[in-house]
Amino acid sequence: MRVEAVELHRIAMPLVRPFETSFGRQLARDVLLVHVLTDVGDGWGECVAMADPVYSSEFVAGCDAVITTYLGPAIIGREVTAESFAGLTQFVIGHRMAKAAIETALLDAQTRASGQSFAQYFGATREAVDCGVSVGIAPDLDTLLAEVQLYVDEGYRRIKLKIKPGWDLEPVRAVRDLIGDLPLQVDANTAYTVADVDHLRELDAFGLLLIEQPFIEEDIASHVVLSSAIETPVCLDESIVNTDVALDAIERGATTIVNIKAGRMGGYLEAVRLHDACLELEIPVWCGGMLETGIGRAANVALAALDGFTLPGDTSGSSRYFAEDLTEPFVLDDGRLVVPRGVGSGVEVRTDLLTQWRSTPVVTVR
Ligand code: NPG
Repeated sequence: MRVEAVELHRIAMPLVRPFETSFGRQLARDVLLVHVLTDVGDGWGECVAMADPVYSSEFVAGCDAVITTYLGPAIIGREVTAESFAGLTQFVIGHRMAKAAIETALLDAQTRASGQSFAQYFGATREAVDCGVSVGIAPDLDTLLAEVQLYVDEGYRRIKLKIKPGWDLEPVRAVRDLIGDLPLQVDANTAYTVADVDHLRELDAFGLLLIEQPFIEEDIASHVVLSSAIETPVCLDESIVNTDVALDAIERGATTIVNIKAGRMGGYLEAVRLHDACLELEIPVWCGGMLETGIGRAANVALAALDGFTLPGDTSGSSRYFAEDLTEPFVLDDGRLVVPRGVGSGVEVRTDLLTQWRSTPVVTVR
């Protein structure tokens, strides 16, 4: 297909509860959306970067700049497919979240044109996926337990708790007591160092599914040390920027379960590649989340419907983050979300909300 224009839409989408990052609290999700216009129709993709470079080095304004200056111009007026996009833009080092947003928009346009759903394109086998929910660091234990109880009542099939030094054993113990044998896992988002291995070993008492990314993303070696010292499976997230890095980390014994996030890996094509490799190795995978709107959530739910996604993902319902979603909302039914089966992502963007939440004027690269 021939790309005629790439539009960038930036919105501030109100959150139902503040999202804490190391840079401060967000009251709205700062979302960058990519809309590609082609000769076979249009498509949407969502950039998962946060407003600030607190999860990885990428952030919304940086993604906006790299798309406007490099990635957009590289495809304008050219014959491009989702499959050829990575090759056309490999001269840009990194910037995987920005690349993933465009690749997803191209995939949306091309699968809509060919009458395929994302689920079909990815090779999904399930009609619905099991959902987990991620719970942030709370101001105190009572607030944490009240929030967890809410999610248990909503039917979530797995709870993930964020932990950091000073907020780990006590909240995990309290939540384990509250939820009985409901699956529970923890996510450290790189908050520890290898000096904490003995402390982290105490988490073995709580029957956790896994501990996610305790150390900084470049430090595979310390994850190997922890993995051999602890019974709880270690699962990498931030470190996994492509399939080769994942296979190396698996081979070295740094991770026995993998969190797959398409945005972190440059797109859904690479995410499916990693899934296929892990399935072959019998390494369980699950689908991570980045507070996506319905656009990104639709693609994640389709991905999570592949065979190897044997653990519940951070594919929560729209209401976990938003009172109103940018598409038709994803609503939990018995702890599961139904996989969209319409063409492309299977969801439609609500242009009324897009206009209402717009934070900066639309930028068009053509
Ligand atoms: O449910 O969409 C979701 C979000 C799940 O906690 C979640 N994501 O590290 O996986 C993570 C985490 C995160 C997202 C952290 C964005 C920081 C920024």
